[in-house]
Amino acid sequence: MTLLIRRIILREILLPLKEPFQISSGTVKDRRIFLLELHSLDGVVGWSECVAGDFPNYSPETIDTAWHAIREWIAPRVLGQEFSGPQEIYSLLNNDIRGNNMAKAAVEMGAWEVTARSKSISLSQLLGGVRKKIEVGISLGIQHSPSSLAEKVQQSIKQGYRKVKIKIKPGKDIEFVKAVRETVGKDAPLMVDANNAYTLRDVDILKKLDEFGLLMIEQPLAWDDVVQHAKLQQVLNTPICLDESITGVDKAEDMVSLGSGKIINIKPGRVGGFLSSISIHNYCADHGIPVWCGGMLESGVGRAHNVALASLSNFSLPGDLSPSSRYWERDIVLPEWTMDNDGMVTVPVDKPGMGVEVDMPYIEKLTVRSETLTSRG
Ligand code: OSB
Ligand code: MG
Repeated sequence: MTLLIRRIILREILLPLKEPFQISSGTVKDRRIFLLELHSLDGVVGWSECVAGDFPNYSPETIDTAWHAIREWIAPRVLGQEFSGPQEIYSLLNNDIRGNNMAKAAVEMGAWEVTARSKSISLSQLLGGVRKKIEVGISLGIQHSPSSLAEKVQQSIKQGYRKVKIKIKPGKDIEFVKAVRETVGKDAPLMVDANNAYTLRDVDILKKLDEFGLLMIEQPLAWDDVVQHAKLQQVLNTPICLDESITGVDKAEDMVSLGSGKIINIKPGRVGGFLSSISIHNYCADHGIPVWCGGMLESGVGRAHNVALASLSNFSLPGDLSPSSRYWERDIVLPEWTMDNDGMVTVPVDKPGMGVEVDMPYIEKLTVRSETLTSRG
């Protein structure tokens, strides 16, 4: 069975978050969401989501740069080409297109979804997933006071979340984490994420975080660094988890050889898609590095892809895979994503492809722009 993508429809929708989400480098209120609809030669339709944001404060990519990259460079490579399967796409794109991982990933992941639907199997099964349920964590944005944060964390634990991630930045760190720890007790599974807000000059503050028994500290230093993180890890007891710095399996290798961290957050968009995610997953499994699936405030489409990926065996820590209702009044997929009282999300292994269907009338209503790409010539 071969794979041929005949048409890709790019679409931007605007989905307001229930509450603004603040990280150290910026705040999102209304999420611009970039969806892709891929049509195969045999008329099978698959969906994917490009996770880039409105502004380049997480990585250099944005929705607008990704749209450009897909239209001008990525889609022309893929459209009308016969592939033996979606695993051929990553190297085709990486041969001479540098960076633009989120743009590449959106097309590559859509091709996996189309393939799963063509074979009438779940995306999880196609990727080699083994889990039927996945532990869910929540990522809480920066709050205005330690007590308001502590209350939110406590609520999250009550709802069943298996891990609570607290966003921090200088001045909103020690006091905030201290208040949370005092409120929820010493055993609650807590971690922090700094999104690059510190430098090695802040080592004393970062060392103070060791007191709080955190599961990990995510990406404290520069977004593209693996060298200074190694120096920091040497003086911290808390494991460092890298997010932004890990853009491919080569960086995971660097992390291990330098000692820059002990855990990796895999976001398929950041690393260029599913094949790259699986390479990192397998490499980490071989080197005793646990991984978990990160999130980018995805709609139900991106979430579906994340859930499928997180069903692989070495995703042994709870993922940022919160249910639809944590983000949106109404999600764009049916059924919406839910979490049970034990803090688990169910992998839709009995359904084809990503396991949810898009709510087309609702998507049409939310659409801001769309463009259809077909093979030239
Ligand atoms: O660093 O993990 C991050 C959201 C936007 C940009 C970066 C990050 C995040 C999150 C959100 O933490 C996690 C989620 O989608 O629930
Ligand atoms: Mg992060």
